[in-house]
Amino acid sequence: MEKGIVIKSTGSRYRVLFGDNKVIDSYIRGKLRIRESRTTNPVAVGDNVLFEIDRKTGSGIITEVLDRRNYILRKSSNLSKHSQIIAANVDQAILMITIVLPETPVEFIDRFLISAEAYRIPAIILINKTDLYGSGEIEKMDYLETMYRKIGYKTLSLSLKRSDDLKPLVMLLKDKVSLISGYSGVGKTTLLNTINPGLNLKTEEISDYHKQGKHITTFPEMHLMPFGGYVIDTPGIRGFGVVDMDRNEIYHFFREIFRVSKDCRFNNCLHLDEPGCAVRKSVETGEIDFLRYRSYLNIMETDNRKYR
Ligand SMILES: Nc1nc2c(ncn2[C@@H]2O[C@H](COP(=O)(O)OP(=O)(O)O)[C@@H](O)[C@H]2O)c(=O)[nH]1
Ligand SMILES: [Mg+2]
Ligand SMILES: [Zn+2]
Repeated sequence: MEKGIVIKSTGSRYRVLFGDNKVIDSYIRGKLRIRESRTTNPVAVGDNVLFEIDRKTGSGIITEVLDRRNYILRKSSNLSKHSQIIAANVDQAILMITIVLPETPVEFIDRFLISAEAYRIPAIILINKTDLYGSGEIEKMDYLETMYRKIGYKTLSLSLKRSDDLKPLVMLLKDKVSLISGYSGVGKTTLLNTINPGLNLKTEEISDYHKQGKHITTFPEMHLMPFGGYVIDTPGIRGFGVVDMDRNEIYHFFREIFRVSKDCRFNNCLHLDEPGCAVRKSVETGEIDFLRYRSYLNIMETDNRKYR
């Protein structure tokens, strides 16, 4: 029996990293004890597994998935009750954003942050392509960084074109399992290639941007970093949805809104137009940023469960 970590899953085949940097293609034989019956994939990237080596074929046979510290889901489809585990045992969720080419909307950032909050996974905002920014973009970036830092989020800005910017990034990733997410075209693959010269992953060209709305079957993949740690790339996954987030608890995941909500007159206040709402008052005084409150309202308005 060997112990390893799943670095790639393509539905029925799994690539497992074990021992001294060895990789083995594996599959499940027979029945594996399944813990989450509502997920479509019993084994996910980041899972720690026990396996045997089939002497005849040289393949691995996964016999057990060890307990997960956490996991991130997405719904398999709008109609389905089933969800897919994107990754397991994640230390931090990094959202890569850009102010231009493409512009990442604040609401998208906030959806990511509340999901991470619900999964209790620390979220970090990584702002890329600063080499392209003029004074207008820098002003916008500074505004967002100030806003999110005040709430308590870590932010880091960089250009992957500047080698001096890589050091803080490496420090951030070192010895951790990091999931990296973000719009198509922000530079996720470039990041992996830059800090991992041997990797040579295919980057996206502008012409690929229009594909992002379509359903492409891509699988998350975990990469071992030369300085220690792993990064999980999530191609084609624009955001992850929180399954079973109730409408009346969405504000719990907006940290600063939740803090202030304790002062609302009614304890079932949803901070929409209730009298004595401390949240609305804080938005008026600027204590809570209107951009965040607007994200909250938009998320409350749309069916959150449909979002993936
Ligand atoms: N100017 C500039 N371009 C970048 C930077 N990082 C990535 N790119 C470019 O952005 C495009 C999309 O990058 P890619 O890594 O494929 O994005 P992904 O879709 O998030 O994986 C590529 O043409 C990259 O060369 C950066 O810091 N500055
Ligand atoms: Mg990519
Ligand atoms: Zn309120």
